[in-house]
Amino acid sequence: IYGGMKAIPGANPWQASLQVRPKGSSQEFRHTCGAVLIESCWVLTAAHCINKNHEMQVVLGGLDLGKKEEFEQTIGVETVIVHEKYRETPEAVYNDIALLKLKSTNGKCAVESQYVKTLCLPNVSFPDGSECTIAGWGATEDSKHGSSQLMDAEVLLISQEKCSDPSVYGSTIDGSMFCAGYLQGGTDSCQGDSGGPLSCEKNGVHFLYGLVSWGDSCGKENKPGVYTNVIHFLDWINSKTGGIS
Ligand code: 4AZ
Repeated sequence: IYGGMKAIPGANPWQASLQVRPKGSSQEFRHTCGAVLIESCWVLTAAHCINKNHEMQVVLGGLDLGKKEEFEQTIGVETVIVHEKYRETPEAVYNDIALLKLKSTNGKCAVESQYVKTLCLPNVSFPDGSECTIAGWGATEDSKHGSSQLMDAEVLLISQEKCSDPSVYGSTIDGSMFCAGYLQGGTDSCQGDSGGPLSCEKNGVHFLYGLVSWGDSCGKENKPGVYTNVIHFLDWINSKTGGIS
């Protein structure tokens, strides 16, 4: 996260770290992407975060990736469902969404606590200019390797019209994605934040509105972050999970 602050404990309880290691290896898992808890046994992330040669786990309830924390929950991934129309071109990433079904122990996956909670799927759209929150352990203005502390920042939703301007991203922007941030540059998501949440609040309820997906560099003028448009995928999510309460 560029232009962010160290997250306050419990402020982003749906934030997950997606961690990987080569299949069959005994290496330690390493953070690769963000992810979001939407149901006890279901996590959303970006499709471009998935590598089928990697074994995955999800860590919930943690802020500092550098140490084992008291309220952390580490859960294995049982199934990965990548969107059938996920596609990467040199210009953009389309339908950048994947569902992870978590492994259960004694019939339970993630256990709700002060530091672990699900984020609601959106039931309304938010107007352009709305202030929403991004969070992650990705690159910062000080460290291209990312932050061991979870960081968060406020960004503004940018209209499809502005984002599709030739001076911004032009016609590469479609309905599976939207832009958020600042056209003057500055605050933005970055590498390692991918798959994590862009959440927006209404009447005290937080909604998952976007997933960090792509962008031309980070924090650059006229190159805001591009996010997977979660509303566009509600039917897909419901068809794969059988519906989220
Ligand atoms: C990346 O490389 C990436 N500024 C993620 C987000 C953004 C750019 C790049 C948005 O994963």
